[in-house]
Amino acid sequence: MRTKIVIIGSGPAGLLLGTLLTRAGIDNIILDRVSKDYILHRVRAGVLEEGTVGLIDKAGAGRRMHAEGLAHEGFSLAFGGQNHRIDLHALTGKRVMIYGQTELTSDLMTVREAAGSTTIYDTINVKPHGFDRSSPYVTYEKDGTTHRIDCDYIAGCDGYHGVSRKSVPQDAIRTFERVYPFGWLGVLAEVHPVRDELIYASHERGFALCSMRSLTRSRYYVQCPLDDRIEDWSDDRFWDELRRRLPVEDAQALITGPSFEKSIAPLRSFVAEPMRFGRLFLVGDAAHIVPPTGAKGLNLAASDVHYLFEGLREYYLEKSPTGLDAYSGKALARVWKAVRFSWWMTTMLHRFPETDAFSQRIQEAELDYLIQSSAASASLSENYVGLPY
Ligand code: FAS
Ligand code: PHB
Repeated sequence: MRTKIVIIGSGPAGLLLGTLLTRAGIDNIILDRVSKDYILHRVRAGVLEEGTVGLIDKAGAGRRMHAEGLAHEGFSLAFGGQNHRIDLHALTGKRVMIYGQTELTSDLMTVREAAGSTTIYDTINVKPHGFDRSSPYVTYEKDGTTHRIDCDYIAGCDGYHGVSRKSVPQDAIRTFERVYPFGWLGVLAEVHPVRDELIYASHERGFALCSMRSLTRSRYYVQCPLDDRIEDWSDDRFWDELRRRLPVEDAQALITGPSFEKSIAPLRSFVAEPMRFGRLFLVGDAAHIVPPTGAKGLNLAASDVHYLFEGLREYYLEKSPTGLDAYSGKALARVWKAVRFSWWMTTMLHRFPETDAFSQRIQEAELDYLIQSSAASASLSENYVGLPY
C-alpha cells in the first residue's frame, strides 16, 4: 500500500488531522491498535477552546457540537466556603464549548467514514520505519498478516503510551516531566449539574471539580491519593466527599444518582522536545501531557494539528516546506505556555501531601489575589479560553 501520510492513532489528534487532510485532498491512512468501540467509550475531556471548535468546523464535523454543546461564558472558583465567578467572556470576549471528547471523536469518525477515508483498527505491532530518510514506511500486523504502508510522512498521534515517541533514538529526544502526588477520581452520572457553569473547588480536604456533558449528564471529580482504587470508592462515599469540598449552597443543591462511569487518572506534566524527527511528527499526547486542571490536553492536540495540517497543506499544495520546518518550534511555544498554566492551576487548587503552613498561605494569597485583581483574573481567563494559535 502507499499513501501520503500515515497517521498512527485514531484519537482526537489523529482523527482531526486525517479529516482535515482528506478535505484538502491529501491522502492519508489512520492505524489504531484498539477498536473503534473502545475509543468511543474512553471518557476524557469536556472543555473545547474556540480554536478547537474552529478546527472541528473546518473538518466539517461541527454540526452536532453546535446543536448539543453548551457555550459557557465563565466558571466559578470555590474556596473559603464561597463561589467566585470568573467572567471569561467579559475579560476575553471568548467562550468555551462544553462537549465531550467521546462525542467529538464519534463526529470525526462519521465524517471520515462518509468521505471514504481508510482507518484500520485493531492493528498489532505498528512500527514506523525509515523516517530519518526520504522513504518512510509503517508496518503492522492484522489477521495474522504483516502489512506495509509506504508514505511521505508519519504523524505519531498515538498518545503518551504510543510507539512513535519510543521509536525515536534516545539521543535525539529530550523529555521534561513532573508527576503529581495525587490523582483525579472522576464519575459520570445522569443527573442535572449542580450549577449551569463549572466549579473548581479548593478545599482543605482536596480539590474537586463540578463539570458536565449536557444539562442532564454531570461529570464530577475529586482529588484522591495515588494509591486509591475504584473499589475504595462507593457512589455514596464519592457524593459525601464531593459535598464536603463544595460551598454549602452547592452541597445542598447537589443532585446525586448512580454513576455509570468511574475512573482514576494520574496527573503528570510531560513534554518531549523536539516534536519532529525527519519525516516523523509527534502530535498531541504523544508529545506532551498536562494535568486536566486547565482543560488543555485535548485543546493542545488540536493546536498541534493546526500547525501540522497547515504545514502539510503548504507542502503539497504550495510546494513549500516552510510550515513543516516550523512545526516543532511553533507547537512547543504554545505547548509550554499551556503546560505552565496547567501546572499553575494544579498547584494553586490542590492539596499537596507535604504542604507546609507557608505553602498553604501562598495558595490562599494566590486565590485571594485572583478574585481581587482584574489583571490577575484576565490573565487566568486568556489562558483558560486558549492563547491564540
Ligand atoms: P489519545 O491518547 O486520545 O489517542 C491516541 C490513540 O493512539 C489511541 O486511540 C490509542 O489506542 C492509539 N495508540 C496508542 N498506541 C498505539 C500503537 N502502538 N499503535 C496504534 N495505535 C496506538 N484532557 C482535557 O482537556 N480534559 C480532561 O478532563 C482530560 N481527562 C483525561 C483523562 C484521562 C484518563 C486521560 C488519559 C486523558 C485526559 N485528558 C483530558 C487528555 C486527553 O483528552 C488527551 O489530551 C487527548 O485524548 C489527546 O488526544 P490524542 O493526542 O489523540 O491521544
Ligand atoms: C471535564 O468535563 O471532563 C473537565 C472539565 C474541565 C477540566 C477538566 C475536565 O479542567
